[in-house]
Formats: sequence, C-alpha cells, structure tokens
Amino acid sequence: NRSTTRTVRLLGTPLDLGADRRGVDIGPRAIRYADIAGELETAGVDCTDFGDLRVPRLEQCDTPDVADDAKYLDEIAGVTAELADEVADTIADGDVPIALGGDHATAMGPIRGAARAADIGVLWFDAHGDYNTPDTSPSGNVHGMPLAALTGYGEFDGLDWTATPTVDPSNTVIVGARRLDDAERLALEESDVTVFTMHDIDQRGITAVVEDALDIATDDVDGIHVSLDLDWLDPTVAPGVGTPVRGGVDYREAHAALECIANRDRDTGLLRSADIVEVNPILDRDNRTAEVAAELAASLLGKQIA
Ligand code: 6HN
Ligand code: MN
Ligand code: MN
Ligand code: MN
Repeated sequence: NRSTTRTVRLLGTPLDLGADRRGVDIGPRAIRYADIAGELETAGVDCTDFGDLRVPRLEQCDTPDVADDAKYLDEIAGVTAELADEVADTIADGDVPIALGGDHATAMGPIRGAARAADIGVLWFDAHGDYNTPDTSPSGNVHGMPLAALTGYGEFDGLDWTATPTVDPSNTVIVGARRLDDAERLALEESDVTVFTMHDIDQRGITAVVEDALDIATDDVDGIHVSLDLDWLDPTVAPGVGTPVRGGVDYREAHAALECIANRDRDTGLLRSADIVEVNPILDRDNRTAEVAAELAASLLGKQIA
C-alpha cells in the first residue's frame, strides 16, 4: 500500500524519426501546453519536468535508402538509450518517469530503463501491434517495431540488446488492436504476447479486458510499464495522430482503463513507468489530442473523479 506522495518526472522526447508524418516531435510541447503538470497535481502527485532530450533533427540525418528496412534505426537507438538511462535514474530516485513522445519508437527507452531495475510487464494500448521487424515491416518505420524489439523477436541489425527479451512476451499485453499487418498478425499468434482487440472490448467491456490484461502483465513480475499510443482512442476523440484508425475506444473507456490500473496500483504500487506517444499537433484540432493525453495521465496516476 502506498501512502507517501509520489513524484512524476516528465521526460520530453521529441523523436519523429520512427514515423513518416512530420509533427510528432512537437508532441511533448503540446502535452505541456495542455497542462499535464496541473492535471497530475489534481491526481495528488507532484510533478517535475526534466525538459526535452536532444534528438537529431531529421534534416541533419543521412536520408535513408529507399530500400532501408528500418529507417533511422541507429539514431533512434541512440536517443532511446539515453532515455533508458534517464528512466533508470528516475526510478532509482523513487520517482515515476513518464516519457512524452514523440513517435512510438520512444517506448524502447523507458521500457529498457525500467527493466534494468526489476522484472516488468507491459500494457500496450494501441490500434496497432507495433510487432513488425525490419524483415516484415511494410513501411520501414521503426515506430511499428518497438514491441518486437522489446520482446526479443526478429533481427534488428546493430541493436545487440534485441537478442534477448527485455520483457517476457508472456507478460506483454496489447489492448485495443484493430489494425495488424499480415506478417505481424502471424508473428503475434505464434508469440506469447496477449492481444486484446477492439472486438474483445466490444464483447466484454473495457474494465473486464483491462483487469485480465493486468493479471497477465503482472504475473510473476515486480511492476508494469504502461505504453499509451494516442491512436488507441477513436480519431473522433484523438484526431492528432499520424496513423489514425477508426473504431477505437471512446473518451470514457480510455479513462476507465487507466483508472483500473490506478486502482490496482493503489493497492500494490505496481506502476513503474509510462510513455505517452504519437501526439501530432500538426494533425490535431485545437490541441484536443494533447489535452486528452494530459487528462489520461492524471487517470493513470489515480485521479479521483468524485
Ligand atoms: N504506431 N503497422 C504499420 C507499420 O508501418 O508498421 C503502422 C505502425 C504504426 C505505429 O502507431 O505506433
Ligand atoms: Mn504504437
Ligand atoms: Mn498506433
Ligand atoms: Mn513470466
């Protein structure tokens, strides 16, 4: 049981090298303007902001070959290795790191950092599986690959750490999937990763699905990381994302899901780290998606709604 006030440390990661659509690098700033710090304070946690990590600008990088099967992988590896160090330091200080992306390749940082100190499970809220590898990816965009890399699936040239799982696939759960590439779907079927689709949420309701996801992710580990891709939500609620897919969770379902995690966390202190990714202000309307992101952070950290 947790009784002391916790401190969240925001780690801005303006990484856009993993995705095709420009603008996701402005995500951290938009989420700050949406007052994530104030939202987190309403959840009863203190909030410190470490500013932004340095990320190479796309214009400064060598243009990838058209045949490149994992574009900017070296640069992304460098940025996320630094982010992993910051996350590990944050956890060692007793604080909760939240990485603000940036595209979803960002998640490699906090998950590797959190896994250094403890065995963790992962809850991956996403329309997509992000389980492609350089060999299966239809786009060569690394934001479609982080979960494969982190569970030790596939060959990633030059990324030595992918040779062994950072997280056990049997403690890895995708929630809300509705668009998987063919090879990705097959690979997930053969893996020990659990996938709850939107169909499961339709049939069983969001809270039942998330309770199951929590049971799976927390089995025989010390804590969890929560990875929140804003395209998990329906584009009517979160339009500012680079790869929108119709048919996502609505506003209340999203909050209910994170409140389930907060409830479990209140009893057991299982939440180690999180990332909030894929907010693209260029594609957004009136910063709505960043506002949803900020509000969801508060629900994850235990904001009471009454
Ligand atoms: N995301 N499956 C597609 C690809 O290019 O691999 C889309 C990936 C989207 C990734 O939204 O984090
Ligand atoms: Mn994603
Ligand atoms: Mn996605
Ligand atoms: Mn296990």
